[in-house]
Amino acid sequence: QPPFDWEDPLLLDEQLTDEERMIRATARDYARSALLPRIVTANREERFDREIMAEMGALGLLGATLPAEEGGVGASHVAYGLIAREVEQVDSGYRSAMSVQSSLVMHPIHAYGSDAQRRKYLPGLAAGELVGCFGLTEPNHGSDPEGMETRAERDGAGYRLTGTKTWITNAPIADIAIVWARLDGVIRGFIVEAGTPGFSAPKIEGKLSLRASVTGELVMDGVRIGGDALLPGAKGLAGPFGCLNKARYGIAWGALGAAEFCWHAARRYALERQQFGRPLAANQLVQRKLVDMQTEIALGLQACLRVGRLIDEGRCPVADISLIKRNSCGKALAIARDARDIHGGNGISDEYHVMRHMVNLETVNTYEGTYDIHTLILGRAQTGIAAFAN
Ligand code: TGC
Ligand code: FAD
Repeated sequence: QPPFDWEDPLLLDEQLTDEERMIRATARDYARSALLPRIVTANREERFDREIMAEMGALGLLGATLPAEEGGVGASHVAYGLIAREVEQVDSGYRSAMSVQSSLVMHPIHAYGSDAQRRKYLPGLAAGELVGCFGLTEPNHGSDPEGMETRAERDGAGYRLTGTKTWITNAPIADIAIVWARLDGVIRGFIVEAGTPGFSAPKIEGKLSLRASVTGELVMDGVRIGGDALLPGAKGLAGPFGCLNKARYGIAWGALGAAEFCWHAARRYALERQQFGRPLAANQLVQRKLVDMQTEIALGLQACLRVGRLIDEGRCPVADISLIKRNSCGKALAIARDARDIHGGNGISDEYHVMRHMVNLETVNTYEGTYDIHTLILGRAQTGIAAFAN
């Protein structure tokens, strides 16, 4: 009888390359030794420590899929997913910081930027010396970015940007912002440096979720930027969506990382905690919850692995990314809620971590396209009918 590995029932580990295992080990060691000890206080104080970016940069965890000459390590997309999974086992907010920098800031500069833009920004972003943010969402346009109101007007050899973005991860601490705006009616991307007159990034206070990530607005009041701030290679919504594909893919791995933490914590707790003279884990109702967690995580990770391999082979349909983003977030949220339940009253204490994961996953289920928006993307892909459009 081949042995059953309860932690890795479908033997994901043996489907990885040596390099992927090495990158995962680096991310795991960092997340557990440097991020885990910080998280309870950071979450209580609603604080993101900026030096985390430099620490991740020093380990090659930022923009890892980019080639070495652009600051990356040429890692596979599977390796990128493994980094997200390890970091999000600690906190979704820390994974957010990593994935915004990698997929939403470095990727567009790599994919749509000029040589000069790549040379100017990518090394500092890869090292975590520069922090970037990505401004797509507006106060009146979240799920429907096609309605975008932020506009760019020509001003001599440069442009003037006017508009407001909201719910922007890392905005208050960012050195540069990738801002999406309409120029002559067409959505284009611009790199805006912090400190440019007329540009501000106030913090959004009072979040009950993702508290260890800093979130803000981008307010632009006729901000004058040079002609060299335009990303030449992006025109239309395909520009920001190309970045979202990368980030949504990473989130699919990351959300299951948070779920794994909750599952393992619930299993440990159920084995240790005695009620009615026996461990909680001796009850069929509890075992069923643990087995449901194990099943959804094992199946979900296999799906992420498959999509990662398809991306690396250059043949991943974008609907596949919606499929795993939606599945991972929905399942992770349900797992976190069950894990919180298994912890009883202790489950609401931040010392046990599960409720923090649970409330974080509410955000993860919402950003980068809500659960229902991904349902509609998949519904359109299956039926040919766009249910969100007129
Ligand atoms: P649609 O007509 O479908 O497409 C418009 C153009 O975009 C192209 N396209 C894509 N290209 C690449 N990848 C994709 N996934 C693409 N999806 C669409 C499409 O081919 C077309 O190109 P072209 O050249 O013909 O113009 O556009 P639509 O307006 O009908 O789309 C509707 C919908 C609902 C699918 C879309 O609006 C959507 O995905 N909404 C969700 C918005 C969203 O995800 N926002 C995320 C904001 S960023 C964020 O949350 C960061 S959180 C960061 C963190 O902390 O981790
Ligand atoms: P809405 O679009 O108003 O949706 C509200 C509800 O209506 C949702 O349940 C949605 O599913 C549903 N809905 C909407 N349209 C339909 C429809 N046609 N059919 C059925 N249901 C529908 N954005 C960025 O650009 N950059 C960032 O870095 C970033 N970071 C974020 C960080 C945090 C902590 C949060 C909370 C958000 C962040 N976002 C960011 C914004 C995020 O992408 C949006 O919140 C998300 O896309 C949803 O938009 P909305 O909040 O405007 O909700």
